[in-house]
Parts: sequence; structure tokens; C-alpha cells
Amino acid sequence: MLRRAYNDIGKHIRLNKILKNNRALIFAFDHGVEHGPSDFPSDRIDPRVVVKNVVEEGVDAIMTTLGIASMTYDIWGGRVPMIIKVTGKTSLRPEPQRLVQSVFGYVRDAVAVGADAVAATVYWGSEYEDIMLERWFSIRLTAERYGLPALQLAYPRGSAIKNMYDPEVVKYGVRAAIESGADLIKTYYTGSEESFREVVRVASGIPILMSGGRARDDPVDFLRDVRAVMNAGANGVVVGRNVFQHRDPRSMIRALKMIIHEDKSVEEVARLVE
Ligand code: FBP
Repeated sequence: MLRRAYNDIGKHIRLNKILKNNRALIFAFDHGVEHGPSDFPSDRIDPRVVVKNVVEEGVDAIMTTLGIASMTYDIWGGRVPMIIKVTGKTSLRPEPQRLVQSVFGYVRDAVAVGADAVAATVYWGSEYEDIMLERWFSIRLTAERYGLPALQLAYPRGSAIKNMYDPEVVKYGVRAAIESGADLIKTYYTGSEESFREVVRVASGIPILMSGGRARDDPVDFLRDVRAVMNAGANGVVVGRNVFQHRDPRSMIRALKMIIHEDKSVEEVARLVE
């Protein structure tokens, strides 16, 4: 018998905790840094309120900062897998410097709080691609050592990129993500099931998740996008604003779970979010 490497086993076990039957609804909660507190409705300023709702409703994992994870550990610990995002930027920066994500925590601290994975953004095509790649490979190296999967937010962004949702540009980012060793990829929706099917093909079996984006005026439109990416063969979604800005986040989670895990149609679940 050839014994598997310890870290290989750890990564395998942790990935299977996040992806159930290879699918996941991951709650993104890093907006306080990325956008500021104005992203949150006034009754949801306290992170504990938001985390309690999503834990009780049963998301497959939460992706957040070390700060939030440590303020809410008694709510998520032992119940929902935690993905610590170790890069970040604020929107207070001058515009050109928003094209780079800084160090926003360390993989060893993610291990210390009991995380099941780490996440980091790479703005493919950015003027700062070089710095971000150094950060990515350093994060990935440490994560690998400790048996933690590394989720890459593979976002094409930069002055040379005219349209970051262009399927060709998104596919390029996803190709670069698989070549840079991402264990899970989060990327933009390209606007149609057909084009996202090509994105999934480029991912070549590495789990791919749609990034939620701005909260829709009509929440049913968001469910349509999620249905389309699941039809296209995606593994799920990483969603923030379309959940925590919804009038009833728990109903939105219920609807998303039914699409992602039970293959329900939009028509079957739309009443939950209207
Ligand atoms: P949303 O579903 O709210 O878009 O969350 C996904 C996410 O990638 C967050 O993790 C991140 O904070 C935000 O979107 C990035 O937003 P921006 O496009 O402004 O950089």
C-alpha cells in the first residue's frame, strides 16, 4: 500500500466537507472590507446577525475574513465549514490601486481558527498581476502544506480589459486559475448558459462556482442565473449581496439550495423569494 501524503488526505477531506455531491452554496461575507458597511441593511450591520441566519439555514460554507470568523466562531464552529479570505482591498483607495488585493490575513491563522479552506483573489490582467501572483503562490504553498484547499477568486480586471464579463476574458482567467493550481475557482457569470458551459469546459474538472454580483432588482432573475450555471455544469455559487440584501435572506438561501442540491426549476422555487 502506498500511503497518501498527510496534507493530500486533509485537502481531500476538507474539499468534501465544502462540496456535497460535488455541489456547494457558499456564502460570501467579505463586503465590509471590499465595499464598506453601507452594503448592509441597517438591521444587519452586526456580523453575528448575518452569520446566525446563514448558519441556521444551512449554507455549505462561509467565506469571510479572519476578523469576522473570530467574532462569530461560537455560531459557525462545528456546524458550517469556514473559508478564510486572506486577501482584500477597500474601496476607499484611489481607483487605480483598487486593482490589487493586499495581504488580509495569514494561512496559519486560518488553520488556527479551524478553517477548511483559504481564498484569495487574483485580478487577471491587472497592472498588479505580478504582485498578486506572488501572493497567490505563497498562500497556495502554505495552504498545501497544511492540507487546506485554496479557492481562487479569478477575476479578470484591469485597464486593458474592456469587459470583464466577456466569455473569452472569463475563460482566459479560468484557464490561468487552473494553471496556477486553484483547488476551487470562483468567477463571473458570462450572461448565458451556453457561454458558461464553455467556461466549465475550460475549468477541466476543477470545481467552478459563479460569483453572485450586485443584488438584482428582481431576485427571481438571480435564481435564473443560478439555474443557468448549474445547467451549464457548474458546481455552485459563492453569493453575498443577493442573500444578505434580500428582504428575507433565509428564504433566498432555501431557494438557492433547492436549485443547487435538488435540481429544482426556477418556477418551483420563485415564490420563496418574490
Ligand atoms: P457578491 O455575491 O455580493 O457579489 O459577493 C461576491 C464577491 O466576490 C465578494 O466576495 C466580494 O466582496 C465582492 O463580490 C467583490 O465585489 P467587487 O466586484 O466590487 O470587487
